Amino acid sequence: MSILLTGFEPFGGAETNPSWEAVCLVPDTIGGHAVHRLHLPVEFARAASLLREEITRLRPEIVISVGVANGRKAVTPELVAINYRFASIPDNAGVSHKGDPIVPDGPAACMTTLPVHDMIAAINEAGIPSHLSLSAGAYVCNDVYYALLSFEKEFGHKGLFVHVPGTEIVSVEDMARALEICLRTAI
Ligand code: PCA
Repeated sequence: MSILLTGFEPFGGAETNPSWEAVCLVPDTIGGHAVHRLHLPVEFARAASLLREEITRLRPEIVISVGVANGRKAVTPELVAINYRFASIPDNAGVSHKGDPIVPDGPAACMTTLPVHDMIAAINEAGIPSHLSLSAGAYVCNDVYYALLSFEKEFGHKGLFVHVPGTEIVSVEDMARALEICLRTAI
């Protein structure tokens, strides 16, 4: 079985993005399964199409995409992606959206089928704050999540998006531990 983890480049004037730093600290194999990594641009549509290319190439069984949500106080697995784009800042290609569908005739929302509550309980047991999030926003993270869940039937993987807080709340090492716990739970 193969696993794909994705993290994002920095955006909004930041120099780093802890989502990618945490993804890089996850072990190369978990439970004997290879962990592959993909660094995504913070760009509407392009990030999702790069993810689709990698899923086509790799055919992973589990895909967890990770992004930072500054202001959050915990590691938050996301239950749902919505068919909506709204940006309070332009993406890294200068593109902004003020309320457009991602897929004009697509479903309004998609939900993960991975066991998010078991993951959250296990992360908390490890001493790392975690709770469920019911909104991945409407910026590039939601864009990638909507694509990841929409591709599931076509490619047969199971997808999840996890937002991590800033590093003043959880260290990148603990973020990586939380991601490893998510993957072990999913396996
Ligand atoms: N966070 C942004 C996009 C990239 C990232 O790390 C978001 O929450 O949409």
